Amino acid sequence: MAGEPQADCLFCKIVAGEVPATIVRETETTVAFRDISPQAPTHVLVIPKVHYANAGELAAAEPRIAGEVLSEAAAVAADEKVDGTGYRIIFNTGPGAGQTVFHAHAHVLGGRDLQRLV
Ligand code: DGP
Repeated sequence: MAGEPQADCLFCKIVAGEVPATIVRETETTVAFRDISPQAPTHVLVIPKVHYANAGELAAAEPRIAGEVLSEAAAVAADEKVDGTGYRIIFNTGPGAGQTVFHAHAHVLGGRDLQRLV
């Protein structure tokens, strides 16, 4: 069923505590944890606890939770003290955009100079 945990999903396993992760924030609907392969001094992933393959599917099905992922991403930036200098929130959406884990997630990147992308 839509939103239900998927047995073969790495991030569902992190939500369930079956795969270890360095969790930095958690709410009723979201978990934020450090990326295993950080691309910046701050590199945290914010995920919904419900399973949707990408940010677009999450936003369509659960717009309130999609908003909470975004507000938690901003809260991570404040916790990490990168909100003053600037940070980036990225939702890679689909394989053509580099998405490799098909459970919606926001990357929060900061702590270094981030080149303008668009
Ligand atoms: P994306 O390419 O946008 O789907 O990002 C997936 C991210 O997930 C990537 O930056 C690496 C991270 N990642 C993959 N496996 C693990 C893991 O087991 N633990 C943690 N903490 N992060 C992971």
